[in-house]
Amino acid sequence: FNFDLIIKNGVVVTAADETECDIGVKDGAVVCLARNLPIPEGCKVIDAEGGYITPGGVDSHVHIGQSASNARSADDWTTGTRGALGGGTTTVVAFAVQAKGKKVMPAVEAYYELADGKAMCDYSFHAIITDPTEEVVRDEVPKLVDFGITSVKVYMTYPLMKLDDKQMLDILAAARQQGITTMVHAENSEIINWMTDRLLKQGMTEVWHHGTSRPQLVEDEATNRALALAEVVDAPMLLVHVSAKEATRAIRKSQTRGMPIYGETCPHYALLTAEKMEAPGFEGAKCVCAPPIRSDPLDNEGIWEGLSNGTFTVFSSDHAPYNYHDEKGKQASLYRQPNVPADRQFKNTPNGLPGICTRTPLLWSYGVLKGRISRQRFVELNSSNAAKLYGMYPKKGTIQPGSDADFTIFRSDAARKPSIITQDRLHHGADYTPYEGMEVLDWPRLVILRGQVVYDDETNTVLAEAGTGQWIKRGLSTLPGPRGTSKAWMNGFDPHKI
Ligand code: DUC
Ligand code: ZN
Ligand code: ZN
Repeated sequence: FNFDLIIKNGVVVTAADETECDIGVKDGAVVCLARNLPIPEGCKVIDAEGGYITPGGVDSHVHIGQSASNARSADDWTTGTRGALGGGTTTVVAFAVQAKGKKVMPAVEAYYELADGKAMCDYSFHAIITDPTEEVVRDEVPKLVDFGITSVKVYMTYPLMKLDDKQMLDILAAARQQGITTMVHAENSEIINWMTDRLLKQGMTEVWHHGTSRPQLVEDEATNRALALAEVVDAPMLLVHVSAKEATRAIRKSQTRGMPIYGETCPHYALLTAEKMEAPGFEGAKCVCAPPIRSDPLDNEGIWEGLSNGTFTVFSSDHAPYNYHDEKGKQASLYRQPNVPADRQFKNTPNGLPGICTRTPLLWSYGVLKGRISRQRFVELNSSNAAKLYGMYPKKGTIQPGSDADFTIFRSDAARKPSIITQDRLHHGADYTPYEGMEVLDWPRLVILRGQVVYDDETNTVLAEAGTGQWIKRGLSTLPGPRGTSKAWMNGFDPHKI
């Protein structure tokens, strides 16, 4: 073999196994796994120093270059993906948003343009459907699949984004027919709007009332409704950013009944509590996201329960970065509501946290190293399942002959290097991290993308250049799809007949 890279002295960890062996790499792809590979002349050798070699992280839910209606994204494609590499993520799937009244494909092309030549890690998009007209459902969903986008996201909340139940069914039926996965943001928008109006009238405008305005039952109701809609159509569905115990259990119940339902959660729901939103001054705005971080630590435990028992399929960052400070170093005006003191406002605080840099180290540290999940489960959650669900497997998400040579290498148990998370060590474009001051028990020592070292923790440097990242044309999910039966279809009903 004419390897150009061999990684020696590591434990290769996949979702199935782990084994001490070398990895032979040629032209950015894995060629073989074997012990004592002979080293050809001119071949680069990387010493894993007895550490764990895991597949490069796949973060399948990030917002990059996607601004909110009231705030600019703090990341462009270079800074966002630089942050990803610096935290062990080598592939991201971001979003392209259809504008209401417009077609989907032009949005996909426009978002693709933002990333092309700028990304440092490999990437793809999900399409957010905000206006599922007959034409979109009939013509554009198949076009997405041809283009290599095999998942759509829909919202049950936000005036500019939300779909009603009928529109959700239209999308689910089209998605089922094309074999693609529908991601759902499940929160009941009417309850949120009703509560928000009353809170504001009662002067309850402080940042932490963001959480008051979206209580858990807002998520529970919408989750159960979404699950019912999925069942009517017998369509695969992923509930995104699940925040609490009840919604987790609703998903598990559907899975137990054999439905093709998938769950996603994020580090902040596993590790943070709503207290963070009550920080002095306006600091609580740094932890405003939707669904909100919950107040009961038992909800964190409920999330860990779902992470360890298989309810959650993927663990993504939901990186949605908005700067806290403006260009002059002041608290960002974008967070302010006119005529309301800075510490008394939640409605205009953009929903989202930066998290692309910290997802993988937090899961390794608080999941594996604290004994909550196995290394195999870590690989599933951090890489493999997202690659399978979104049609990138086994190119991404595992280490086997033919896979891209993407690796995130952690230190051995004896050589672990605990450290404190601080904003100044992260490589994203956002100006804060919600995890400031939190300890991690290790950090990826080396990150490799298609055979190139792209991050070295020794010097905390990202070594890739803008444009190193490649667009991934995705195929269909390889996880279970429709069951082909549905109680809702008795009496000969066919969801695909118009
Ligand atoms: N939904 C997301 O998916 N991300 C950020 C905020 C939101 O509402
Ligand atoms: Zn969402
Ligand atoms: Zn999101």
